[in-house]
Parts: sequence; C-alpha cells; structure tokens
Amino acid sequence: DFILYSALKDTFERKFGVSPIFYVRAPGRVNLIGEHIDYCGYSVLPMAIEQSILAAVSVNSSGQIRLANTDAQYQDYMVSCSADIFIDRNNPKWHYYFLCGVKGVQEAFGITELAGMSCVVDGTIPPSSGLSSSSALVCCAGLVTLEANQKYMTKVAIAEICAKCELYIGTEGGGMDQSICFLAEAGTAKLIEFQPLRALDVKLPNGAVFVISNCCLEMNKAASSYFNIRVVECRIATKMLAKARGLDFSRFLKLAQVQTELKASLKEMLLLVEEMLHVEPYSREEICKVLGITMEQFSADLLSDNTQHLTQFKLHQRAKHVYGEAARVLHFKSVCDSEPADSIQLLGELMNQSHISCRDLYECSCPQLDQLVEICLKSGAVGSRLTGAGWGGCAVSMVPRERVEYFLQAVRDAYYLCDPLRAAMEKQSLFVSKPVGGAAVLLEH
Ligand code: ADP
Ligand code: NG1
Ligand code: MG
Repeated sequence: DFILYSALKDTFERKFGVSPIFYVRAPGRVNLIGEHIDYCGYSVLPMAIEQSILAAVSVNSSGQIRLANTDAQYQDYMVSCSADIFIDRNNPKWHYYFLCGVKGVQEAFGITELAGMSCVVDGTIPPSSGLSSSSALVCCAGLVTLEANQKYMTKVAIAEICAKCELYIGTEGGGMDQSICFLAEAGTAKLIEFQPLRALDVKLPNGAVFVISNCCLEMNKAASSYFNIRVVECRIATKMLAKARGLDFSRFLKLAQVQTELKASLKEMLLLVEEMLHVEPYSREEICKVLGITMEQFSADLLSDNTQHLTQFKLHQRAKHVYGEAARVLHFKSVCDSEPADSIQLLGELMNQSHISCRDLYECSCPQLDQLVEICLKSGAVGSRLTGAGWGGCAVSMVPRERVEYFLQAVRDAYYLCDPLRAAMEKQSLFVSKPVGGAAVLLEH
C-alpha cells in the first residue's frame, strides 16, 4: 500500500506541481452469490476486495476540477466548478463516471460552487470484468467530493447517493456495488439488503478460500445494452405478474414488490411464474394487449433509451432466475450462520446452481466464462460461478484451503498458459481474494 501511495504521490507532484493533501481508496468487490437481483429489490452477498480505485487530491481556488489518470488510456479532463455537470451516457468515458460521483454529492447538498481540485486516479481493478471498477470509481469520486468540500454524512447515506448517481451513466443497476464499497468491513462478507439499505455480516467458512479468475474478455456495461435489456425484461415481467394477479400494475417496478404485495414465499413466486408466464418470448404486441397499454406507453414507460430497438422479451426465464437466485442468497446466508459440518459442500452447490441459472435462464454468461468455470470445477473448486454482470469478466470459485496451490496451478495451465494473450494477463487475472474494508479517506501529514 505504501508503495502504491508514494508512486501516486510522485505522479501527482509531477503532473500538478504541488503535493496532494488527501487520498481516497474505494475497493472493488466480488459478488459471492445473488446475481442480477439487486435491481429487482433482492438481497445480495458480496465482499470488498483489495483491488481498488485510488485517488490523490489537492484542493485549490482555481475554480476548476482537473482530472488525470495514471493509465494513459484514460485522458485528462477539466471542468469548471460553476458549470452544470453534463454526463454523456452515449459516450461513457472514464471521467463521466467520476463526474457521476461529483454530481451526486453536489445535488445532495445543493452546492452551487464546488471547491476547485486537482485529482490523479489510479486503479488496480481489472476494468469491465464484473469486479465493479465502475462503481469503485463513482464512489471514490463521491468521497473525494465530500472531503474536498468539507461535507460529511453516514456511510449508508453516501452509498445511497452513489447508487443513484451512477444511474447518470445509463446502466440501471440496483446498488449492490456502491453499498458494499462503503459498507464493507475487513474479514467479513456482507448480506446487502435494500429498502432500507443495510449490511449484515456473513462469516465465511474457515476452510474455504475464494479465488477470482478473469476470462480475459471485457464487457463494458454502459457502452452496450445487454445489462439494460435484462433490467427491462424484469420490469415487464413484474407488470405482467402483477396484472395476472389482478393488481394495479402501474404501482410495481421490481419483482420483489410483487412478492411483498402477495405475501407469498419465493417458492410460491416460482410457481406463479410457471403458471402465468409462457416460455416462448413475448412480442411487444402481446405485452401491450395484456397490459392494455399503447405502443407509445410501452416504449416510454417500460423501455430505456438504449433498449428501444427490442422486439422480443424472455419474461418466464428472467423471472425464474430472479426468484430462484433470491432464494439461493438466503440459503447461502443461513448455511454460513448455522455452520453445518458439510457447509462447504452446500455453499458450493448453491454457487454452481447460480452459475447454471445465470447461463441458461438469464443468459448472461459467455463461452469463455463457461469454459473457465468448468476448468475451475475440474481443478478442485467445490463451487464456481460468474460474478458481476457477466457476458465476460470474472468467475469466483470456492476452494478448500488445502487444495488452493494445486487449484491455482491447474487453472493456470488449463486456461491461461495455453494462450499468449491470457498468459500475459495471468498475474492480474487469477488471484485469491479476502474481504477488506470499505472506502476511506487518508489525510497527508
Ligand atoms: P465493471 O464490471 O468493472 O464495473 P463497467 O463496464 O461497469 O465494468 O465499467 C468499466 C469502466 O469504468 C471503464 O470503461 C472505465 O471508464 C471505468 N474505469 C474502470 N477502471 C478505471 C480506472 N482505473 N481509471 C479510470 N476509469 C476506470
Ligand atoms: P458490474 O458487473 O460490476 O458492473 C452490475 C451492476 C450491479 C448488479 C450486477 C449483477 C451497476 C453499477 N452494477 O455490476 O448493480 O446488478 O451487475 O448482479 O450497475
Ligand atoms: Mg460496473
């Protein structure tokens, strides 16, 4: 850590000719189970990881926010402190993620003139790989802005602000990433619950190690529509289920709200999906007819900007994944709490079921990730699954402690060393992770 900070300090001084007065560190995360359900209102189970976004900052009276990055692929950017902050969701450059965090804090406090600041950002989270580099950057910027403007709030409040302001980039996420980024504590995974937001400790079994492996295929969520297509399908499934049960569907946006309203169990919700939603994809016409809305209302109220082109919607499969995955999260937590003799086996099975559901029902995996998960299981993992949004990026595997060295070598040989591009990335792509603490400010002295 010391080496990271002092290298960043050097870069900052060369760039801006003054010393930074504080640093912010915001961690990435690995989601152990509970994929694509946060935006449906369901609890998820991530832990923060060592890989982080770091920023060095100085505050001044220039009336400007100056941004630079240690990685040359991310260009310098400058904006006036009194200008309206514009975020271009059609062109999601790195500085717009930073500006999401700035704008979130500015709006929360109604700040008309932000403090001038210079900032150099450095990062160790593989980007667009499901370890939440985007939210670490947004949360880092949010905390930088709080500190630079001498504003303070609770962790829960800043987590909620950052979850909301990352929506400016266009992906309609549910808040898992920003919540764990602020609410994480060293040594424990967390069950993140929404409405109200809270984080409960989840003690992971001592005999298990969690290993992250990147399939080395990037998927930029804001520059594509894969993510929002799933959000939209879940929103439509919500309305169709509500309507099928005679509820006023206009009041419902998330699948969890339908469950709450019906006072049903997740098992009962799965039965309802089987009964009420057909497996064949739905057309726009069919949805409009069932809901009694016009094509215009459909486009305006149910679709996002980047999903206006969609013609088919797989409602049965998506809803089935969400209710099933929500149940697996609760089961995972209860196994961790009760520590039965076969905990590792039980948790591994839940992770495997989660991957199969993501692959087959939610269709958010890809051939490389499926191959990697298969290799991990053959190499001694008890459970392995894609983590984060998917369509590329990382898998997380649970490996019995005594098998870790063997596991790492076997995955190295079978997935990385056989391909020169992967071999070159192997060091940052295959690593053991342990739960670290949440985002923090470090003052220079
Ligand atoms: P993830 O799964 O990592 O959250 P996203 O596709 O949501 O992936 O976000 C990736 C984007 O985050 C990158 O395209 C880049 O704009 C930004 N980003 C990630 N890491 C950095 C970094 N170290 N510096 C600047 N921007 C970064
Ligand atoms: P990643 O892959 O880290 O961008 C996204 C969402 C999460 C969650 C997961 C899938 C954002 C900021 N993040 O994570 O909220 O929905 O996918 O479980 O939108
Ligand atoms: Mg992201």
